[in-house]
Amino acid sequence: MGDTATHRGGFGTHGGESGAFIERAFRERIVLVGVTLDAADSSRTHADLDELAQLIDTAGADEVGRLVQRRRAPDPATYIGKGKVGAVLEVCEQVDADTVVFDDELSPAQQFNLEKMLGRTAIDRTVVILDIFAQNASSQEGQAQVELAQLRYRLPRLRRGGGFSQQAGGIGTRGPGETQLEVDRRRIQRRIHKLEAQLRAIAKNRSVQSRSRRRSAQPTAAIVGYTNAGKSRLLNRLTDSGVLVQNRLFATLDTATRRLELPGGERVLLTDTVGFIQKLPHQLVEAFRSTLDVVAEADLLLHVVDAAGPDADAHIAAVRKVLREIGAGAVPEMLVFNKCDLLDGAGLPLSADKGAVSVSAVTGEGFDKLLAAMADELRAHAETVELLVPYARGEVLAAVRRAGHVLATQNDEAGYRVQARLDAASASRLSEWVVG
Ligand SMILES: Nc1nc2c(ncn2[C@@H]2O[C@H](COP(=O)(O)OP(=O)(O)OP(=O)(O)O)[C@@H](O)[C@H]2O)c(=O)[nH]1
Ligand SMILES: [Mg+2]
Repeated sequence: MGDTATHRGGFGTHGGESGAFIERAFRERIVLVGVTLDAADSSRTHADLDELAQLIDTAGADEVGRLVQRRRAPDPATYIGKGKVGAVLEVCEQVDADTVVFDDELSPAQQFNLEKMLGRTAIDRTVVILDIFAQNASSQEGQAQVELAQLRYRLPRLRRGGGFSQQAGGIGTRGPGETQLEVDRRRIQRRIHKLEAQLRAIAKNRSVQSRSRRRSAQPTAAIVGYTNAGKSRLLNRLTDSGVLVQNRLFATLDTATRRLELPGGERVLLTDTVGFIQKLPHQLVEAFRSTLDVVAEADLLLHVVDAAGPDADAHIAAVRKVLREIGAGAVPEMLVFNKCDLLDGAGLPLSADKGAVSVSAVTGEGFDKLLAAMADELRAHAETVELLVPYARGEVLAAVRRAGHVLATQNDEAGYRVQARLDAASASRLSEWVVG
């Protein structure tokens, strides 16, 4: 068996109270383990493990070995087969690994069994992603969202006397007949409720703001896409802003909204959002749901793809899966292949369909096309409506002008009769004045 005494992994307290799961006093040595399901292609598993290695590097640790097993289904008790656990242990001892990271979320039982058999911390992709989010969260809302996701992950994994439940403040805080485990559970639950209330208050505040923004009747577009695709850099270049850009996964956790003027003079509000990834932990999707409302409510999605990176098709599919999860599956989407300055004529990936545009957020190449396509898209989703606006309500007429294109105005007995092209949201906002 592994020598637990010399294992230096920082996961023993599993985040403790600080929220960080990964030791940062030194770079942990990590062995990666993945499973290829029966019918699947093993090159897929290796691509996933390459990505996991990148996640681990971002979190501040190093890959020192990897193992892959082909199976019909993950073993319910140990994820990989029991024999394979022995092989993993051997590798761990050879390379002096601190921690083993599995590419899929482990159940509490799997995690427990694996740690016992391996004599070192066993964690999963979810923990690594949660850890990076925790490192990168800077706003109050972002920090609350990440902590909430972490606690929801930890709650079912607390255990008596085990590594995970070793927390400060045991004796004295316990009620009559309560075990330490119950005390811990209760404390985490209380914290979860507090965070939920805090996030609800922030979301409510934001929805008041966004309602007033919507009253100003500007169409909205959200920039979505895989992490590190260049979303923030694109927003910056398009709108001349200074959102943080980093060659690092999950640099952006907070949304940022900027105004953008299209060639026809229409204004659109453009929002940068958190990046997605394959196997994005559902705890994070849940915790970020209120922030991601801007995506579901947008008139148009700019789905940014790193055209120069590996696996564009898999990334597009992963992003669309998350979009469906957050209720944005039906929002019109435009594919924007970014980083085309790195392509040197290699051409676009297979999925580049007719509506796609290719750009470079570094050189500004392709921006004319992008802006024209955005204007077209927004107009395509508009409908022609007729409105009757009383003469006394000049401000409504002004709102119609801001919201869309006024095609014709006549002076009727009852007021202005206006033909206008409006998107669905504006039409429903102005429905009081719509006739016919
Ligand atoms: N060569 C090149 N690099 C780019 C381009 N756009 C972005 N980058 C680089 O790609 C990296 C990621 O850019 P970001 O804008 O932070 O990416 P993001 O999609 O916002 O990433 P997250 O917020 O982490 O999800 C940075 O190093 C950028 O400088 C581009 O068009 N060409
Ligand atoms: Mg970003």
